Amino acid sequence: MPTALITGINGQDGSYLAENLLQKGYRVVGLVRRSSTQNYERIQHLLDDISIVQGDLHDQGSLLALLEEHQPTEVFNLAAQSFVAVSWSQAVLTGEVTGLGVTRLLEAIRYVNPKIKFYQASSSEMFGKVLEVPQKESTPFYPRSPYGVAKVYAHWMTINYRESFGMFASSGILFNHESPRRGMEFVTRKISDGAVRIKLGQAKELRLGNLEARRDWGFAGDYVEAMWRMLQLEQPGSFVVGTGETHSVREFCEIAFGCLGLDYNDYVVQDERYYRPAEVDLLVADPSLARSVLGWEPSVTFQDLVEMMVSADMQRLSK
Ligand code: NAP
Ligand code: G4F
Repeated sequence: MPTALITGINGQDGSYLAENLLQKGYRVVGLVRRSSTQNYERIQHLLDDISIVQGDLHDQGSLLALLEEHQPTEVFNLAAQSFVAVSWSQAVLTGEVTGLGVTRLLEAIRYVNPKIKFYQASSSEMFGKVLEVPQKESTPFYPRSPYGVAKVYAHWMTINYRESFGMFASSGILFNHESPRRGMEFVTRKISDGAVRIKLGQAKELRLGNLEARRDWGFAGDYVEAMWRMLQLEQPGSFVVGTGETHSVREFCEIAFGCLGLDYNDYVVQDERYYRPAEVDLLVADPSLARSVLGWEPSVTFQDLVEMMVSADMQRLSK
């Protein structure tokens, strides 16, 4: 039975990846960091089927120890300070975890067993102020946030360990992917939750930042399958994963409020507090390589994704 270690198993992607790998017959070990109020909300339903281990990307010793103990065949590094907006106010922490944390994990793998296959969660945020439209694997990076800079560092370290030590280290440059399990601070979930609260009379308005930013949004459940497929190839590599479509935050609002019979113009208030020091205006993937080499296609359309998130929040909040 193959064994996968997932860092960040408690996060949105970690929970979908754990489900996916359990279905494929993997033994799944999940790394969680210590917290005074541990919240397993996203993986509660999996706790009998997975092993949870304590560790932290800050802590080299804990990474070495858990690799020694559990001897995984594949490591999926999903842990990160992943919220772009906070990366300006916690720039050093973001560099430590999202950047240097990856080197600590790569080093631990190199010492314990360099044959372990490694997946790094790279990000379309690395393209930042885009130098090409759409963005593909060869598009130069121009990160626009401490988060984006940390991800570029981690991405290149992954490639360096591949080229220097012959390690099977692959990098998925994933565009935004969302779900009913998305953290509340991200714009899509903030909108689905906010629109439903307004519909139910629990809120009067929704305060957002830049409505014109455009993203390539897909469904997280589809994207974890692409991560796994990257580690099943003969050779490691880097792959762009996205839908190839771009939509604005405004369009997301229009559909989310629309499916509740509301006009977002009546409720959405633009608030300077949610603008960023530097914006990424437009992201849209060219996923041709993922399509041809991984045989990967998204299964959920933009409209279906918005409806799925609104409907899940309606179920949760109307209880
Ligand atoms: P997420 O929901 O924010 O999950 C991140 C996870 O990392 C959380 O479980 C968090 O633990 C854990 N973590 C944070 N700091 C840690 C540390 N010092 N040591 C160990 N674990 C730590 O993010 P996601 O949306 O699932 O994304 C997964 C990965 O893909 C991230 O690396 C993200 O940057 C990257 N990515 C995401 C997207 C996207 O659109 N979702 C796109 C491209 C790349 P707690 O649960 O304790 O907070
Ligand atoms: O939902 P967001 O916070 O996601 P962002 O910054 O694109 O980052 C996400 O996707 C990346 C992949 O490209 C990941 F690497 C990263 O970990 C994360 O998962 O913001 C999306 C857009 C931005 O342009 C932002 O300025 O929405 C705009 N926005 C407008 N009003 C807002 C808000 N974003 C948030 N979070 N909150 C607002 O009120």
